[in-house]
Amino acid sequence: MNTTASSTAAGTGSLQLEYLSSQEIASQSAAWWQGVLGVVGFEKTPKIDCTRVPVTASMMRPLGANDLYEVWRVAGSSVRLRSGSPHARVSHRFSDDLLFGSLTISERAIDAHDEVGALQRATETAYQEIFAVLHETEHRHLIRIWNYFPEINAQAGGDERYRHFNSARQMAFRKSGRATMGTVPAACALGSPAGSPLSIYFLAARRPPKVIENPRQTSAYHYPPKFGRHSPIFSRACVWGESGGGRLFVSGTASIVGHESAHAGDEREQTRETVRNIRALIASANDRVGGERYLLERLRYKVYVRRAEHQPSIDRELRREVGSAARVLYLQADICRHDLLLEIEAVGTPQPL
Ligand code: 3EB
Repeated sequence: MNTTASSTAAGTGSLQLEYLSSQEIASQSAAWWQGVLGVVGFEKTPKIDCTRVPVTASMMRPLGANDLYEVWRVAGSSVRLRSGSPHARVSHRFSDDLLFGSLTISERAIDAHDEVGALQRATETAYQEIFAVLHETEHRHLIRIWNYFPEINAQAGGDERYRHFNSARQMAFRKSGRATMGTVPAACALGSPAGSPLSIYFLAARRPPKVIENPRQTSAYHYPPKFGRHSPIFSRACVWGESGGGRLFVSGTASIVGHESAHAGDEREQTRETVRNIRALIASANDRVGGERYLLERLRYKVYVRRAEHQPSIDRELRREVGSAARVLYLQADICRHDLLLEIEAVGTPQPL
């Protein structure tokens, strides 16, 4: 089956993920730009006309590549995209099927009594505004969301900032009447450099994703209370798109078995355990769609590394499993549990049967 042709026939195009240099981006045709949903820079915002497409930045430092941009695009000649107002707080662009959006909120700009209040208000406001956009454009289903904010492991008001974020995220889901377990988005939450704003970008869709949990891990929304009063809300992975396959989104995945972190202090063992988790997710995804559609070696990876000096040994372990040809981007970031040294996310394209 030619998935591109079949989905283009419906006028919706197929979702593409590309990593390009600024020069490659500058040399694209007008037709290519027409399909661009959004562009993500690393450490710096891409120098692109942001009235045309949403542009945002993950403030984490790339290790190795320093001129690479993540481009989300729908390919297909009949695709027509629309953009949200350039003044909207959530900048967004969408097709009939899919929506890309991003927003940043500085905690310093929030009027709150204390530091805890500022992060919680920023988080709740961000999610409320995202949900308002999804309501307006009728892309009801969040499929993948990237959450970044500074000092994720720091204590504030007697609890870790990541836990405050979890409380506010859960509150926003509840207030909007959304599910807090089951069909919830694939996600990641990482710590960006001090002074960065809360920065979120996401993909949403008109049709729901197939959500996938990991038999080796407790679902995050069922974590016991010792990991925080309010559980994180995310699914381990999801598949979105054509019935025969579609895109696989693997959430941030770490060295967690059941609900406990494993191999504290050992980045090589953590890498191996994380890959075991990703293998299990790929197996579940293949079961769901029927057939060996997703292969470990063919996913596109992003690895968040707590300590830059661990990158070479993490890369060696990862390559042993996924092969030397796999495409991997490394970013330096804090991981949301103090004992985790790395987290790996991935996007997969289905192999033809
Ligand atoms: C974990 O498995 C590791 O809070 O949105 C991974 C993916 C993690 C998403 C989130 C957190 C999140 O619990 C951390």
